[in-house]
Amino acid sequence: MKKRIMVVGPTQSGKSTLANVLNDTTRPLKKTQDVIYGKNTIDTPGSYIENPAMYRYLIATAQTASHVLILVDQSRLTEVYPPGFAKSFTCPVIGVITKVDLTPQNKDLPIQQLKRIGVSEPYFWISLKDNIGVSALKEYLLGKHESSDKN
Ligand SMILES: Nc1nc2c(ncn2[C@@H]2O[C@H](COP(=O)(O)OP(=O)(O)OP(=O)(O)O)[C@@H](O)[C@H]2O)c(=O)[nH]1
Ligand SMILES: [Mg+2]
Repeated sequence: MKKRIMVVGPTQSGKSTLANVLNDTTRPLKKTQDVIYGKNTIDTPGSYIENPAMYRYLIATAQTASHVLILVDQSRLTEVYPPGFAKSFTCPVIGVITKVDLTPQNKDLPIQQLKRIGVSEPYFWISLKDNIGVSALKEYLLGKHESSDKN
C-alpha cells in the first residue's frame, strides 16, 4: 500500500496549502472538515488536534502514514498539542514551522514548542507564500518516498 504524509496542525496553520504543494495540486483552500487523502498526503482538519477526543482518531489514521508533519504556525503560536504528543506515533514525526514570512523574528518559541511536543530536530521553516524552505522539505519527504514506493 502507498504510504502518505499526514499533516497535523491547528486551524489555519497552512496544512491544506502544504498538502497542495506536496501533491502538486491547487485544491481550493476552504476549512478542512474531514480527513482528505491526496496523492501524497493525508490532510486533517485543524479541529482534530484542537479536540482531545479526536487524538485517538489521528493516531489511528497515522498508522498508514509514512511521516507525520506537526505544524506550528509562527504567526499565531497557540498551544494546541499536549506535551509529548509526537511520541504517540510510530512513524517519523517532522516539525514544520509555517508562515515564516509573517513574523520572521519569532524563532525560539516554535522550537521550544516542538521540543515540548517531543518532536526531534531537524525542523523545517517554510513560507508557502514566499516559497521559502519548501523544496528542501519536499526533497526530504518525497525524495526517498517516491522512488521506493511507486505505484
Ligand atoms: N502569509 C502566509 N499565509 C499562508 C501561508 N501558508 C498558508 N497561508 C494562508 O493561511 C490560510 C489557511 O491556510 P490553509 O492551508 O487552508 O490552513 P489549514 O491548516 O488547512 O486550515 P484548516 O483546514 O481550517 O485547519 C490561507 O489563507 C492560506 O493562504 C504562508 O506560508 N504564509
Ligand atoms: Mg485545511
